[in-house]
Amino acid sequence: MSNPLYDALIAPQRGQTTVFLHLHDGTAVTYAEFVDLAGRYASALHKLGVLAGDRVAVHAQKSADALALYAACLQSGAVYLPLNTAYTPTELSYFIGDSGASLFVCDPAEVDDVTAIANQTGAALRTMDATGDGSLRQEADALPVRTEVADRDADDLAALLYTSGTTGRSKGAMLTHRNLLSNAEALVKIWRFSDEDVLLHALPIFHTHGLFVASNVTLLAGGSMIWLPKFDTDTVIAQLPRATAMMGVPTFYTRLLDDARFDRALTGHMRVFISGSAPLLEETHERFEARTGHRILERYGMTETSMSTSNPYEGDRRAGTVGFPLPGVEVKICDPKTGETLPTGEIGVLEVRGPNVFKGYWNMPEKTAEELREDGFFITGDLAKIDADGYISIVGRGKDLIISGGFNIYPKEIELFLDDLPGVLESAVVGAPHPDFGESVVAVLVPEEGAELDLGAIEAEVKARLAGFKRPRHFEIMEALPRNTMGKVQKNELRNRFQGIFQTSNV
Ligand code: MLC
Ligand code: AMP
Repeated sequence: MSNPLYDALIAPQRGQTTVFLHLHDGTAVTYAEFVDLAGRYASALHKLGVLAGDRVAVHAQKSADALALYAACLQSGAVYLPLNTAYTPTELSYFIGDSGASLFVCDPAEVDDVTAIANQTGAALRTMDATGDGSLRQEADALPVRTEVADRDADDLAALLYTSGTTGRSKGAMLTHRNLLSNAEALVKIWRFSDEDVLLHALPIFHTHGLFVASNVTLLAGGSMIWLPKFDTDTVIAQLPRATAMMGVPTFYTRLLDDARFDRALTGHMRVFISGSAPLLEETHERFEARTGHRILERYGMTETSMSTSNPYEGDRRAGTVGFPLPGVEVKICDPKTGETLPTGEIGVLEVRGPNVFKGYWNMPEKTAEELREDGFFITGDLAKIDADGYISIVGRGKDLIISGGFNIYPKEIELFLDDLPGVLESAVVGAPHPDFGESVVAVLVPEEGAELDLGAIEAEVKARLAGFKRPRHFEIMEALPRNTMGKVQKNELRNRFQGIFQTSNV
């Protein structure tokens, strides 16, 4: 009997009385308590009839219980499906339906809004609030700690993470035990994580970065985490003295640099600051070093591949690059049209192969075939180059994608939404540089003939139905979209036009 992730991440911690999570209210959860809590949730899953391979969809705030539920899914052999806490019921209904989740854990405040979704799909509905309390914990509390661990193969699914697509339809990336474990092992090794590490964790746990990179790495190393509900500059500054390591998106680091308290004295004891999920500007890298003496360690990854490359722990951490492939991972730069490998130094599409590469998209064999080659290389859609020293730089994106504060936004999804609104003939959505989020969303609307667009009503509709981070922060009404002779919308022209829009306006 084996269960690769549970055996490596959770089982060794059973009965350990060292602290795993330092909570923001000053209390702590030991490893022994965490493993037991997970065991109670595993009992609740068992009682609910959740079987190995079943999907458990979780739309809950970050808490120790939410992480224990992830561990319980591993123990039960269930497939953990975390959902961005910003998603509205309109967005959730697709994920619950598409995944065929047998259990949907939601926030108590949204029960009325999502009951219909659960009824429609046949998912059992339970609740979990920001403290972890709710109907699921009440059930778990009444049950004994389950010690039985489901038998799982390395190629069985451990998680299903939805990532938006260029067509506007989200795709569920199927991640196996092998994918996640191999990545955690590689990262612990190259970043030198140990049981002495205290990771400052201010990331959300519904994405690869906060869940797999940060939490799996800490669990595997047997370290502890300062478990913050979200990123807040004051709290992070107050907690830093207790930490040895921090992981964040670039917005975390630019916000810290905007605060004079963040200096050499505050950070002198830190072992490492790691950045990813979006490009770290060279300027941020240099300012960070000048202020703290630390060089940020930038790495690169994706939902479909977990982490693929990293700057070295020892050696030159080069600004503007994402370093070298992780151990066991192969990369190549290819011609986007022919797929042929390009010579060193040329820009092309980055392809990745290795134990980190996902199994495919849930119920989408055609999409899988388009992006995952038969020889195992995954076409990332990121444009990159490799220099003569082997350092990889991400220089752009071949895919129409906006990354705002580390969250991905696919323009197509917002365009389809806007096009459906009354009076809108068509729309185009582009990203523009934003001082806080790196990039933010601009929407151009073309009214139907004779229609008067009410931007206030449009913004209210967007707010009600789309997650807040997708909200366009600038709307522009135009008579027509710029098109080339083939009739294709010229997004570059729009990007140039709105290049400076967020640098001056109040956003
Ligand atoms: C929140 N808001 C955002 C936003 N986050 N808007 C644009 N971009 C974002 N990223 C909006 C809210 O909807 C709200 O809008 C307003 O900002 C304030 O909300 P908030 O909750 O107070 O925001 P804040 O706490 O400041 O959040 C910003 C942030 C957060 C940067 C701290 O977004 C964050 O933690 N990002 C991390 C994302 C992440 O973990 N990515 C990893 C993906 S994995 P309104 O309308 O109500 O005013 C991946 C693979 C890899 O990419 O390589 O790692
Ligand atoms: P996601 O699909 O949410 O996992 O986002 C993955 C995308 O984030 C990648 O395809 C890249 O475009 C981007 N990304 C992640 N890390 C970096 C980085 N260090 N530099 C530039 N882009 C990054």
